Amino acid sequence: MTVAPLLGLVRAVQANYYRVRLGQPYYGIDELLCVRRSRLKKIGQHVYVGDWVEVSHPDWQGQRGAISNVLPRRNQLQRPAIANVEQVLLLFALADPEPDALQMTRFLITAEVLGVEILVGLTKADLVSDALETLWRDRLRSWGYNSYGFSITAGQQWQALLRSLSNKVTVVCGPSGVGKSSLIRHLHPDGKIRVGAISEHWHKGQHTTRHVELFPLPTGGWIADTPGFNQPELLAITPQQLAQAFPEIRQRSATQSCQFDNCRHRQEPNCAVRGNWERYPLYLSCLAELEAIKDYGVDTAPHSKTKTDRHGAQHQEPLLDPKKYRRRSRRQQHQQLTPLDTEEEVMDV
Ligand SMILES: Nc1nc2c(ncn2[C@@H]2O[C@H](COP(=O)(O)OP(=O)(O)OP(=O)(O)O)[C@@H](O)[C@H]2O)c(=O)[nH]1
Ligand SMILES: [Zn+2]
Repeated sequence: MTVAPLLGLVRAVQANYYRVRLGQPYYGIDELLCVRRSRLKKIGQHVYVGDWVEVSHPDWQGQRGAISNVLPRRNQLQRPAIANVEQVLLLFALADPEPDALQMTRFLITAEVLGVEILVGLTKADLVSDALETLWRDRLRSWGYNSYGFSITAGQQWQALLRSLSNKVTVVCGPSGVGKSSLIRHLHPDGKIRVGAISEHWHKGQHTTRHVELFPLPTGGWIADTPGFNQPELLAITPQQLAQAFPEIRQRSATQSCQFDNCRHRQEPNCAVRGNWERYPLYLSCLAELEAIKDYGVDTAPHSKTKTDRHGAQHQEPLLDPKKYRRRSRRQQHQQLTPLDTEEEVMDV
């Protein structure tokens, strides 16, 4: 008779150990502290928070086990290192720190590129007027995002947000000091999450949130905090991905096409995207940033040339984009690699 393997969800990684929540409790035990079998290390199989794994050699008394296999992932984020994410909750504060459209856009782009559902929360509603909250929510809506305004400290309005988190695996991202840890602590009072006093860490730019961990939600589902960082890098994004990361551009491209497939929506003739929409200048500044990264080069080359036919009429012909299919440099690839853990080799059990 074959015994079904023990399955569990990796909830946290601590030094050389993985906290695995079992799919169902055995002998009243629902969590085991596990090592990774050295066979997995030999084949270079990392274990992420969010992975579903098979556990062997359970020691029910000591509440220990060993991870012997990692089930296929539906996705895998590098920063933070977490697998099987279903949605990203981007949090921005309405005040302290003040919202900044470019910073918000950088977070939104990063989340869009992951290809998962995006929720936007506007925190610290207690610190601003209703009018200012409405202004930001309207602004975000014009960018293509619905948002939730709420206050943790005043206990206002966050029930609607809670409903959209239930039964999903959600990662909370956002600038430092916006209230990510506070929200998770509120949803999960047992979570030993450090909440920093803003005067102590925000102005000094220190991070209070240290490691990635999934916390169970009271309504079912899981939520993970991430370290607050203020400038998500756009390193691994191509100009094509950048354009696709703006709902405004997706919407414009859905109804009309630019004349050239490789249009970067600047000065190209018959561009369907260029226009008087709010975040267009932010798109241009992010594009310039990407192009300044070595391998994309600054895109000074024209995307079309003017040809005169034998009847004397002028028309535009597209030029091929020589950089479109170029591989990224080693330097860029390394910059994107995030060390997942610093484990020592653990003997096979
Ligand atoms: N007024 C007000 N303050 C809040 C609210 N939510 C959080 N705070 C405060 O904001 C400060 C920062 O909160 P944290 O939860 O540590 O912020 P964080 O986003 O996790 O910060 P990092 O760990 O640096 O990424 C703390 O002093 C919280 O008490 C809120 O809704 N209203
Ligand atoms: Zn265009």
